[in-house]
Amino acid sequence: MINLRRISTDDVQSFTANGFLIVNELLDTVCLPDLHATYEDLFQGRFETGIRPDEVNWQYESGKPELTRQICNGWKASRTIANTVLHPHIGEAIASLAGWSGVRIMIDNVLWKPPQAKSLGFHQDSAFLDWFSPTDLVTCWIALDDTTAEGGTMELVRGSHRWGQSGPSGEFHAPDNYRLPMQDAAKRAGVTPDIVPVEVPAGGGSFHHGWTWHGSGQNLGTSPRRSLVLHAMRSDVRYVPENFHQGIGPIYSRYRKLCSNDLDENHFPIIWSCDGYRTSGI
Ligand SMILES: O=C(O)CCC(=O)C(=O)O
Repeated sequence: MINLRRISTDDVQSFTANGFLIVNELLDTVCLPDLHATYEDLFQGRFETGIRPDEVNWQYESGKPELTRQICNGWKASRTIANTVLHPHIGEAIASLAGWSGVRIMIDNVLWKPPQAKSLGFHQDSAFLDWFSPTDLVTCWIALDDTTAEGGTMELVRGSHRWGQSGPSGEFHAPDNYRLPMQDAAKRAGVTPDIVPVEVPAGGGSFHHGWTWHGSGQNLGTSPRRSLVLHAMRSDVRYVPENFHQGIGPIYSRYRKLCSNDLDENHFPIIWSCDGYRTSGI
């Protein structure tokens, strides 16, 4: 089901230089109808496993039509999502790009931007992650529809992972100027941003570094833009309880064991390790 070439030395060099890697083939297109149906289920509130995802930010009965639909940790609710975002080949690709010996899921992101739905504000993912250490992150973004700049695909800014670390800033959903926090950061870094839209066929996608600036504009096309996102961390990260109030810490700190800063594999499974270890039951 994962249709990704082996990560090459050139891919690693490109990822290291640019802060991202765009690939036309990531997921076999035969998987798309099932994933599309699963998106319908999740946003209707039908949770196959009986478990509610950690963040349910849009549902048919209550969601505003102009907003991008978002659910975080759909993998806990749907085996179809789990089989995709927890796939060992994606974990292995991330490990190769980042030079990690093991990879865990931090969260997934189930995103659906219908025609006319508004933007998602530019941000650096790692700015929200002080509650674990190290905050290194690599994201795998999978397009479930053909994507275009006009259709509000994700935009990545070349080399912006080297601009330095800004704190969390601006709205994520439908800000007035979705590029503003990134433009401010570019000014501070003294560079002109080189914005690259991820334009790929359905089943393609990208990998980006935790400090790479990214966001996306309004969907001005006529087709939906659905994407499935894996935010992955190193397998050896530990909780930092002093920072639980930072970023999305208040949500994910609730899974800390009472007497240990180890991350619980039930909530943050290990999807690939160089020694062959993978959390059982996923
Ligand atoms: O798909 C997008 O437009 C942005 C996705 C994103 O920022 C994320 O998943 O962190």
